[in-house]
Amino acid sequence: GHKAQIFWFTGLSGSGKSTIAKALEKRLFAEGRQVVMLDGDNIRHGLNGDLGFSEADRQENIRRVGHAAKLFYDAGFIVLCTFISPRKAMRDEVRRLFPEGRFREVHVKVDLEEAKRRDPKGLYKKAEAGEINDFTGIHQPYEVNHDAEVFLDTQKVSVEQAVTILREMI
Ligand code: GGZ
Repeated sequence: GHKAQIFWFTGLSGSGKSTIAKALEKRLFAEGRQVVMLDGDNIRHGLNGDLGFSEADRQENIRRVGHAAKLFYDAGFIVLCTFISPRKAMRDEVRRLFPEGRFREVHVKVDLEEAKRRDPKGLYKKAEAGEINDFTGIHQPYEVNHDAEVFLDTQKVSVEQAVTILREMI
């Protein structure tokens, strides 16, 4: 049968989106599934190398990622996308590209204070010092979608537990 689906991980920088998606990717790959992960590392440097972090550029970033994800989906892949995608409307626009029930929005939740404390790349520190503009949580908002299919609070749930929860949805 047709096993393609999309998990759309959304949340603040430092929430744990990529860590969870990478662990899920590894698990699914080990099971022999066709799985692909789209994230800033493989999208923002190449395909979307022309885009920054203004509201308009983020909107365009997510629009293009949505269509790239659709190509993989149509080829039968399980697609894991990890982007802050801060506006509910931009996530809803991607959702509309997929059949009902095939798109799962995964809100990876973390308190802003905890994200600042983790700050793995020192970006919050730079943003607060004014060295980076347009930073989500500092200068720009993050909009929660209370209707997301999954909520993972990474202050309460381990990476392994998160992978188990998502794996069971497939
Ligand atoms: C937010 C930024 C910014 C600004 C650079 N605001 O934690 P990271 O480093 O690895 O992930 C963040 C990533 C966000 O890119 P996305 O493509 O996910 O954003 S969006 O969906 O809103 O288009 C962060 C880094 O890029 N980064 N500058 N100003 N994050």
